[in-house]
Amino acid sequence: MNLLFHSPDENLDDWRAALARWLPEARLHAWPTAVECDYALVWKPPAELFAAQSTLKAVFNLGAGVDALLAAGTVPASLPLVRLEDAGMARQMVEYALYALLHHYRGFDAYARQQARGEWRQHPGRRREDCRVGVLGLGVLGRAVAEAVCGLGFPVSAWSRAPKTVEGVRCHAGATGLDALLAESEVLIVLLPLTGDTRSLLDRARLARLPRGAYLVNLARGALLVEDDLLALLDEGHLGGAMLDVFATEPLPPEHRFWSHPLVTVTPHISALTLIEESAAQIADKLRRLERGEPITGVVERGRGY
Ligand code: NDP
Ligand code: OXD
Repeated sequence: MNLLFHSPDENLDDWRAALARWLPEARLHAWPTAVECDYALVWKPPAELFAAQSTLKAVFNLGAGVDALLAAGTVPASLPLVRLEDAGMARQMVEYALYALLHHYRGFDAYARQQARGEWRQHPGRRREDCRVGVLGLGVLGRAVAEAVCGLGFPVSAWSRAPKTVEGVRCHAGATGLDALLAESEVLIVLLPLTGDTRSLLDRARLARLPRGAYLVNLARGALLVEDDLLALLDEGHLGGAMLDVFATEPLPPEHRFWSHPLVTVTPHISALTLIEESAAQIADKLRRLERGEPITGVVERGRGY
């Protein structure tokens, strides 16, 4: 079995070693290559990669989100496009989400600003029951985050496209469900895919539905959010702060206001990184299933965009 590999990250040797452990029968060929391959393993591939390969049976995306790949339109429609499902990302998302939630809930942002002023002032203690957390997206990653936050004793609401049931979580679906969730969420954690339906979803009107002082945590894609609308609501005092891992333009341009805004924490798209060992194991398992003619999960439904 010949596997075609492309990633702009300099990790070919690590992938080669991991795949040798999990799929020793396969040979890995780094793009560009003249070898016609059976499967492609790609992250941010160049457009010409697919045009030069005529024997591919499926394409594996080396990440969870496929928005960029679908927008590029280069993966032939006839090929199954398979994304990573968790593969070690869920626990990283849980870590980031809990850090952000506790940061806001315990007032660490406010205390950091007080320290800068040399101000000794205690804020009143709070009960977790009084801080409702909203999670947008109840898929592989959103569900793990919703369950972890719920497990800590915070009330949780979550939103998905199709109605869902998660023990202990108030589940909403559809447009009216979103309005209800926003109105009740002191902390909003975003884990939606970027699709035609979700682009610019969090605009001024929707962000303004959040309670005064609410805290936004975007871990999914920057274009889910209208960044200028967020800045305006922070400046006007309606929103209390934001922790942002993803941006409409990445890397975040040096002149962007998010870098220096006192109510914004920026991280460089690291909330859940692709872990090579776990990902290679998952891909190897799915490749074997495909070769045996068995169904696999994680195949992108192109019509819905995720
Ligand atoms: P999933 O496909 O498993 O879950 C997506 C969830 O979003 C589902 O619950 C789905 O609803 C919901 N959803 C999709 N469209 C809508 C809509 N129009 N209205 C309401 N709900 C909707 O994705 P993952 O959990 O694996 O990943 C989520 C995203 O996280 C990825 O697409 C990627 O962009 C981002 N990500 C970011 C990373 C980072 O480091 N910053 C790392 C990894 C992923 P339903 O259940 O009804 O289908
Ligand atoms: C992903 C990402 O989608 O890294 O996996 O953003």
